[in-house]
Formats: sequence, C-alpha cells, structure tokens
Amino acid sequence: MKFLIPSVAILSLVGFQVLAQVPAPTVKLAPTTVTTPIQTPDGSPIGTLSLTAATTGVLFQVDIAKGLTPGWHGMHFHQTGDCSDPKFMTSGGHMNHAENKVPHGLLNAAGPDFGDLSNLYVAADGSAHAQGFTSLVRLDAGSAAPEQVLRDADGSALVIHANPDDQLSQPIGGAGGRVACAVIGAFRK
Ligand SMILES: [Cu+2]
Ligand SMILES: [Zn+2]
Repeated sequence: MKFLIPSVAILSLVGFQVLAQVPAPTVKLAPTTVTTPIQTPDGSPIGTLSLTAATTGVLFQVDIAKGLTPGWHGMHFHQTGDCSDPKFMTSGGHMNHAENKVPHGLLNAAGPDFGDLSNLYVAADGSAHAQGFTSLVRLDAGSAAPEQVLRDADGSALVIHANPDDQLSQPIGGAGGRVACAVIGAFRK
C-alpha cells in the first residue's frame, strides 16, 4: 500500500499535462445545407436533392421516392438553374463543358466537366437513395473558379438522364434524354 500513493500522484500529474495540451475550444459554424425538389418533366416532385458545402467540394444526397425507371442513370450538374421545359433543355450543358471545352467523362483522360458525377442506381420500385461527394464544384463563390460555383448568378441544376453514363463518350456518355431535374440556386428569368 505504500507504493500506491506515489503512483497515484504520478498519474495525476500526467493527466493534468494531457489536459493542459488540449487546445481551447473554437466555435465552428454548421456547414451550409440546401435542399431542393427533384421533378419529372410534367413538374411533379418525386424527391429531393440536398447539397452540403465542404471546404474541398460538395456533399450531395439524392432521395427519390418513386417514378424513375429501374437501373443505372447518368446524373450531372448542368449550368443553368432552370427545369421549366419538359425536356429540361433550358438547364443547359454540363458545368464548364462549354466554357472550357473540356471533354465529358470522369474516365476521360482529357476531362472531366466540372458537372460530371457517377451514375445513380434506381431500385425496382422506382426509388433511389444515394450520397456522394465531388471536389469539382463548390456550392457558393469563394476560392473556387467561377465556373465551379453551383449557386452563381443563374444557378445550376441536377439532371438525371434516361440511360447510364459511360463516363467516356461525347458529349454526355450516351446518357440519353433528361428525365428528372432539380433547380439549384437563385435563377431569375
Ligand atoms: Cu446531364
Ligand atoms: Zn459532362
């Protein structure tokens, strides 16, 4: 028992030193998250897109309750926040595809467009849930290049296509027509 007292004293001292090295707590703001509806060509909402700003990119989440064809679908950020026409052509091309004339495709050695994303899988009941991260875009202006910003003056859109994107062929990886769309940012006509 005589050995116990010095041991406790040493442990206490070590414990105190560890505590003293912990930096003072800093106040951190919660990351910005925006949620926007995903719609079909007739304007019906079928789910939501959530975007969370990170320092090095954007965390995105797609939650679709129903309404898409089962299987793989190409999905991209398009350059304009407009899903008002039934074929979603007013959402424009992929982010920075036109500006920098970069080839499309995450597997293209000379690409990709900033708007390129991996494919979305839709279950047998027409629903889909996916989360991913892209460092090719930013939610808001900051240190990123202007053509990387989703919520710029004319906004942007998430577009889901009829077919899968092969991430290589031009101009959109064979993804076909546009079947669902979500407006991102403040688009004004
Ligand atoms: Cu697209
Ligand atoms: Zn592309």
